[in-house]
Amino acid sequence: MPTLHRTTCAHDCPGSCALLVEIEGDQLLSVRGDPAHALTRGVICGKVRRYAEIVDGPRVARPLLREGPKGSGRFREATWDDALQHIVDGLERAVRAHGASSVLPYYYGGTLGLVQQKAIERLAHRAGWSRLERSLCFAIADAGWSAGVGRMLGPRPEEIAHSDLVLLWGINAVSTHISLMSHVKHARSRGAPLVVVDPYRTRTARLADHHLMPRPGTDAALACGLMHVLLDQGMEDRAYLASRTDFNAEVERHLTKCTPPWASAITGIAVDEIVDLARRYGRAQRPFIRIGVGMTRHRNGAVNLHAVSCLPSLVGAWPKHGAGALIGTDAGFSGIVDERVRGTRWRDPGVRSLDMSQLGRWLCDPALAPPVAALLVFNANPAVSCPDLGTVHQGLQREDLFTVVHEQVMTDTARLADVVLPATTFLEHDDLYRSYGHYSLQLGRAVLTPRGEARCNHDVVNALAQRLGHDDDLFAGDSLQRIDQVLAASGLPDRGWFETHGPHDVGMDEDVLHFRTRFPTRDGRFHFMPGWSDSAMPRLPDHWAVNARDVEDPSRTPLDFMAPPGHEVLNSTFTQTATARRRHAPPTLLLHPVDAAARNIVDGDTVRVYNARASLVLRVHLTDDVTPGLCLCETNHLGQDFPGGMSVNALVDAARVAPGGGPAFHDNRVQVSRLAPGAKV
Ligand SMILES: Nc1nc2c(c(=O)[nH]1)N[C@H]1C(S)=C(S)[C@@H](COP(=O)(O)OP(=O)(O)OC[C@H]3O[C@@H](n4cnc5c(=O)[nH]c(N)nc54)[C@H](O)[C@@H]3O)O[C@H]1N2
Ligand SMILES: Nc1nc2c(c(=O)[nH]1)N[C@H]1C(S)=C(S)[C@@H](COP(=O)(O)OP(=O)(O)OC[C@H]3O[C@@H](n4cnc5c(=O)[nH]c(N)nc54)[C@H](O)[C@@H]3O)O[C@H]1N2
Ligand code: SF4
Ligand SMILES: [Mo]
Repeated sequence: MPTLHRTTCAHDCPGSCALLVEIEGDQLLSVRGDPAHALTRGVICGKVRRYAEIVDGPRVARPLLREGPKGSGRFREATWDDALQHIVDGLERAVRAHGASSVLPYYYGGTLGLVQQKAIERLAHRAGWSRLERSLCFAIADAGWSAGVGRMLGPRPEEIAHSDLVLLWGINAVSTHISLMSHVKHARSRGAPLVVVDPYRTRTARLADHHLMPRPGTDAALACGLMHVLLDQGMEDRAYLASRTDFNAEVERHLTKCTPPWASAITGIAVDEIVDLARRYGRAQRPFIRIGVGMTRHRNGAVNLHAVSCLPSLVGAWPKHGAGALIGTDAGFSGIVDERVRGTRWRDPGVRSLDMSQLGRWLCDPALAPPVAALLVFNANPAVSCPDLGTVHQGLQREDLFTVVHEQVMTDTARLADVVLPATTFLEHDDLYRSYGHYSLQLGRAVLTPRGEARCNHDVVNALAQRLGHDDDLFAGDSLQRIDQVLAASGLPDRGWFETHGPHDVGMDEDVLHFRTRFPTRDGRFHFMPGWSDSAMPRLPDHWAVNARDVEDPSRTPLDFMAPPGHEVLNSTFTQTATARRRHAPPTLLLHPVDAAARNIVDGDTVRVYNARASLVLRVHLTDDVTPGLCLCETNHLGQDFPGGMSVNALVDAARVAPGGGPAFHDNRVQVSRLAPGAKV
């Protein structure tokens, strides 16, 4: 008889969907969304509905030790005992030669689970290894949002159903946050128009009543142009501005200069469209802007996000139910005490911290002292998901680098490892889940037995720590006990409560989420003046011309290039599944017919896409889903889908985005040329 189990999706996705999983024996029959969850409402993505493709697809089943040169893909199976001893030997060699900080843990978005995701941190702190600056996703957004609002908070996403004007700004929710869309649909059924702001016609934009297509990296110009019109038409809320914000005559004078023709020249959006959107926004009673991190992945991304966050302040939309803006909900979970997972008691501020987005640099810089001699990768695939892949690959190929990868599947990173350890999927281990897209804390119980000899991160870290001679109690006990400890330390209901009731709302008051009494800033006000820590950044909301388009020679790299997430994959996860192979591979370049004609390119041609960092070969699809001057590839892919073995992020620069770091995945310039049939690739 099949049984139904409640659990939570562990993937790096704002949904953190509540799931109902049907099991018979030890077989996964189906995965669906839990209709009872306030945001999920029974709606989940196709990728996780087909999760059997991961669980019972090709997996790393047993520990593997490298044979032959790095990257040859030749491994031999080993016992856990042998593999762990091999790792201990490798780590001890690195530490003897270069000291403890020559070991770097690298762990990211494979799982968002509280117990599994950061388990390696406690061992890293205990052993004095280098720390990892976790900048790959939200660093720019954090900086941009904090500048105005103060903290990563905002109205509950479900409230979007009560909005009378929905703006999805730089978020492709149909692909990246499907549960949101049923709430958007609800708002539309009650008459709210949907406006999408995205440089290309995404699946989400196809559904919109109005789609504005700004040039990538120009949202601040659009937001300032809208604010100009709102002020010009007297649609601002003076009482709100005076009592809740730092709006003053200087800001107002500055916005007077940001006319629609000025905004139009920068964004490429027609003056009429800007004026029309401003009027709609000003007239709406409950406008809700759901912003995506996609729009922040530019050198000026923090400036752009801050400018967009000014809109609800100008019209006084924040306090109203169903109105305001949201990019993330992280700060809702700040009361959770996860010290027993992360071992912050051992954190030594004197130990260096390396920015994960610049992994290539740390692996290859001969001046780095001490060098990175050992790399421990958990729930991440940097050989695909990091920027500047050419350097990352060069580093991972170093014969003197000792690399351990804990993985479910044979990824590009695992292929370059010395030791590969089999990892459980979230249906095979226990964990507790926060969310960055809603405010409920959820339990995720193991509902299947681990496939092969897979072990969870928590157990691997403990086993490794014990072998390295650390007998502290943080390295004992199983994941369930660790969940209990975290819940108790945080003053939350116990596990039994979650098992009976399901998701636990972290209890953020609506007044707090709408900033009705104060914003979470120093002075309680929203800041139109961002006060950036980096003095090169603009003092006021403005277009900041520092992107690739502004600095690269247009005769060499004339086209904008973006690398946004694909529908059938999640970063590089799912890329090897049968469905993704069928629907997502091979990598395709979307190019406008005008740009194609100028290059003698026809639909279906094979083209070379190149810039100073890399040259990749892709198949071309001609479409007006992109504007002239913009081309893109929906990512990510297996390296093997490219003749050079390296996927799209080889074209992406790893320079730190101001003010606090983070990669500019969508801010690139390239040239495209047709590859003659039979040409050497
Ligand atoms: N199917 C699928 N779902 C995913 C992921 C995935 O890879 N695939 N990744 C997951 C993760 S880790 C994250 S962080 C989220 C990210 O999900 P989102 O928040 O949606 O962010 P992105 O998908 O990076 O970008 C969203 C949109 O921003 C647009 N964009 C790029 N530059 C600009 C700009 O300058 N201005 C404007 N207005 N728009 C711009 C892109 O074209 C893209 O359509 O999604 C998660 N969900
Ligand atoms: N071109 C381009 N690149 C991007 C982005 C983009 O928009 N465009 N987005 C960026 C963003 S937003 C993010 S968050 C990063 C994500 O980058 P990563 O965090 O590297 O995410 P993935 O590439 O999906 O790799 C995660 C790996 O973890 C494994 N895994 C899953 N669960 C577990 C587990 O419990 N234990 C262990 N040990 N392994 C597990 C999966 O099999 C998978 O191979 O990518 C970034 N890269
Ligand atoms: S939409 Fe995101 S959170 Fe929901 S099931 Fe899919 S991957 Fe998981
Ligand atoms: Mo992300």
